[in-house]
Amino acid sequence: MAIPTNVETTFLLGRLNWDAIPKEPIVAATFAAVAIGGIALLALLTKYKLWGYLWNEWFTSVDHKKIGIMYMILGLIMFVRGFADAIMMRLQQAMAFNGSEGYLNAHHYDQIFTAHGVIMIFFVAMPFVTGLMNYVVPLQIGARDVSFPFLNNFSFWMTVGGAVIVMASLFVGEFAQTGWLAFPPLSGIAYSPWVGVDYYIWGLQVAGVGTTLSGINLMVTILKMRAPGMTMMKMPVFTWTSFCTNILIVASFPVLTMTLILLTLDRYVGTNFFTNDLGGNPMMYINLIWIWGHPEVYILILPLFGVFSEVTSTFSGKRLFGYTSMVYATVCITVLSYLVWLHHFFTMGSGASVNSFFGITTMIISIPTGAKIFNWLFTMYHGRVRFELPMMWTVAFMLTFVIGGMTGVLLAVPPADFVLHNSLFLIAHFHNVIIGGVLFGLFAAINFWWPKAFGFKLNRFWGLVSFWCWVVGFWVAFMPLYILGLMGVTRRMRVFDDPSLQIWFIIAGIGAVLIAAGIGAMFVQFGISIWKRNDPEYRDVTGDPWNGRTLEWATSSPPPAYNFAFTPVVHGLDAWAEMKEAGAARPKASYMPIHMPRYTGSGVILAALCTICGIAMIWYIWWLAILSFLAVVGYSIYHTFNYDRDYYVPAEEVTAVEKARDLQLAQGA
Ligand code: HEM
Ligand SMILES: [Cu+2]
Repeated sequence: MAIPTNVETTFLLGRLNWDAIPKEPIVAATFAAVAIGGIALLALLTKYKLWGYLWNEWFTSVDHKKIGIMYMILGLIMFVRGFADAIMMRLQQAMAFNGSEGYLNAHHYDQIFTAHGVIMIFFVAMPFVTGLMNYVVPLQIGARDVSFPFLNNFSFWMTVGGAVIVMASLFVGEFAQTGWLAFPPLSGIAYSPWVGVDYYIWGLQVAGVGTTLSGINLMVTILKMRAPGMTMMKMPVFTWTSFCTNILIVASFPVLTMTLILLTLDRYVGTNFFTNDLGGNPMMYINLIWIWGHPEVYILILPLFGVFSEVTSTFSGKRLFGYTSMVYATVCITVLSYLVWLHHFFTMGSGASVNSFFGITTMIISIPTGAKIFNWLFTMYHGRVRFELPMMWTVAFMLTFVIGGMTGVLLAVPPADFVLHNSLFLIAHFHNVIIGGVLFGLFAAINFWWPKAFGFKLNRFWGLVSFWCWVVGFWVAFMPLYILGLMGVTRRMRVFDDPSLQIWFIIAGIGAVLIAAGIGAMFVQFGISIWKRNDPEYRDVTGDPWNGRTLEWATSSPPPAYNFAFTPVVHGLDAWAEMKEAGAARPKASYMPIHMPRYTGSGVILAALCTICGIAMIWYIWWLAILSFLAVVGYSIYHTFNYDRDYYVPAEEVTAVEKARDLQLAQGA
């Protein structure tokens, strides 16, 4: 289905009418499946009376650990959607040769690659990274929560709101057909007249508020909430990389927000910032969006560099090699990431000097990045390396990411980029670094911190199956794209003329099937581990199953709501490893009441109102947009009058929790 013929705007429903419901068989079948699955889920939740539990313990929670876990669940759910899109593209491209049109029409296919990119970046990688930082950072710095616990809950629900908007486009209306960055003039009203780009804009704006606020929150947390004695240069590396990531978020997301606002003005009120005429210039959009976009790739990768550092030193049983150089490398990358954006459009025509400048700055970034790789290798060197799953993912990352990095340096050479720009070579390059870096890092992190979050380890066998399917699958799926790119095949193609290319697309498709097996194995791994969580083989009673080095391993698994009964005092790097060496004993008496933030439903309500406002704007339902906007303002003011925001965990309760932990530790010993 293309744009419906009946696009009249009515007062009550705006542009929304029966024609907006897609009737293509694929979409209709998906819709039916999702609807049935959804109703079944709701019925189960009601049957087992889980609503109250979910609302009281999770949805309204301001506990950074629960919010972190909810972010990870959101990322996982959206990953399934994003991957479904990837498989559909792989199948289409493997079929569409020798006159075959494949099984997807152009309108549908273009939405799929756009949705895949948008979902994977904004609703998979971002929630995963934010969730991880949320869970780990406060524990690593010995804090009881983040600086602004309510804001944290609100940020999470705004991210969910953005995801809901993007998912809704599958069943009502359409999604953008512009590619994941929605370049004008294609994304302007003249070429994208219906709701697709508006879904894109409002989905990202709602989620973007959440991302920016959570960036501010975590940045302030790291600056202000560190345990006594933890100077900046004694922070764990993961906390350092998270700190730089959040600085990047705070500095760059407002640029994205503004760029999208300008595009919104072009589309809604007829300004001409990015049109080809009337004084506008589409290249301005491309510049602006990449000033956000390049830092964004470092927002995604830096926290994982931190993960690899923690994992390598833990599983090599050594302090990280070159801590100081690691910190400086991270800071260098943070600064340099703002000086390279133009490498995304060397073909704009800026001339040799500008292109050389940006080519060289880009290549310079590989120096601090390379330094990190050497630091990890030197950490392993002469260490007693334990190849547990997190370490295996780390080694796979090093091998994979180095290749991706090198193809990146190749693309940074302007003359080479002129040839490879917009080709499948580029697609292979960034999946090489994003899957090999961000996803492998997340898998390392999940296997590493899962026992901390839930009190039991993950199954090793299924972890290995998943590992090998993923690693091999990745190479089989993306090597052909390097080859095709070198042969000049452009990205975002739906059908192909040259039959000799088909074999490479078939190989890439097989790779994607292997990755699917890897994803399946991972779910089996989670399932089996949850099922057997009370077996001694899985259970962790120590709180420190890997002989960890940083403070999160000092508390129980899962940690109590208040994290630490007494705020730890830090003397050096790797605080927990030092405490263990010094034989420091757990304090066992004179517990005091602990001051904690109170749960609130305001975050859910505010985010829901914002989501409704976004949807109303997409469909031109002006009365609803105005009403929901006023409701957001009104409710925010109302919330400021809520003075019941905190409470004390009584000393008796702390004593009871800590006594139980003593027993558990004695049992484990
Ligand atoms: C898990 C396996 C994955 C597979 C098999 C896959 C496959 C694909 C394919 C076939 C395309 C379209 C290439 C073309 O233009 O012809 C694509 C584009 C893209 N992918 Fe993936 N992908 C995967 C994971 C990811 C991940 C994890 C991310 C990011 C976190 C990601 C981000 C993107 C982006 C941003 C685009 C560009 C979309 C556009 O053209 O606007 N992908 N991917
Ligand atoms: Cu870049």
